Amino acid sequence: MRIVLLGAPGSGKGTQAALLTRQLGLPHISTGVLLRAAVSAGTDLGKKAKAVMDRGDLVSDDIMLGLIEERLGQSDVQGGFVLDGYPRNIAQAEALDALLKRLGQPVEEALQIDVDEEQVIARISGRAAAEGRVDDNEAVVRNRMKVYAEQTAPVIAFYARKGVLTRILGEGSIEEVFQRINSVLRSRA
Ligand code: B4P
Repeated sequence: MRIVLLGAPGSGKGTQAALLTRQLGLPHISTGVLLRAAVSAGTDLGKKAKAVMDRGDLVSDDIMLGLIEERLGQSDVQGGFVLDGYPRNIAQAEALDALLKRLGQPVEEALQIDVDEEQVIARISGRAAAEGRVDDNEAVVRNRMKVYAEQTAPVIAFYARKGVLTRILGEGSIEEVFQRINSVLRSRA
């Protein structure tokens, strides 16, 4: 199955994608993880991305398309994937659509995880204390939320028009959210 997980920063996309990929035996493709790996490795791409990520802005569409094209070209995605963090604007959604059309592998499920903004900020502050991510301080998180509202939220309507969108309530425990996702996927089987 080819699944895209959508949601604001801190909505639980990465958390749910990890559970889902373990259960379904599919690769978890997180653009945030790919970018942070490039930053740690000190590659040219990582050097370009670091300052942008530290501000909470979006890395350029060209860089992101190169990254996602390379990852989706690998053999382990033949049986499906869970995509987490991409697409993040309409240009990325259109580029992904064209790429997957070319590969004959369109998105089958787009799951939008809905969480209230103040709860998201509280969650990310918790992660900042635990993991020390540079982009998890409150001022940067507020910018990430603004970028999300302006650029990423329109992607929800993009997948609704394609008839593959389901909204999931992302509040409650991690396990409760996972159960909601599972019941949607079971209803499709
Ligand atoms: P990401 O790594 O995607 O970061 P994120 O949006 O914060 O989501 P993440 O998956 O980490 O968090 P989650 O909601 O699971 O992106 C980081 C940066 O990379 C972006 O700001 C951007 O600069 C760049 N980037 C990435 N993709 C890009 C793209 N396509 N184009 C351009 N730039 C891109 O979880 C958050 C916290 O909540 C965790 O601590 C978790 O434990 C907790 N949590 C989850 N579910 C919970 C629940 N039910 N209850 C309580 N806590 C919960």
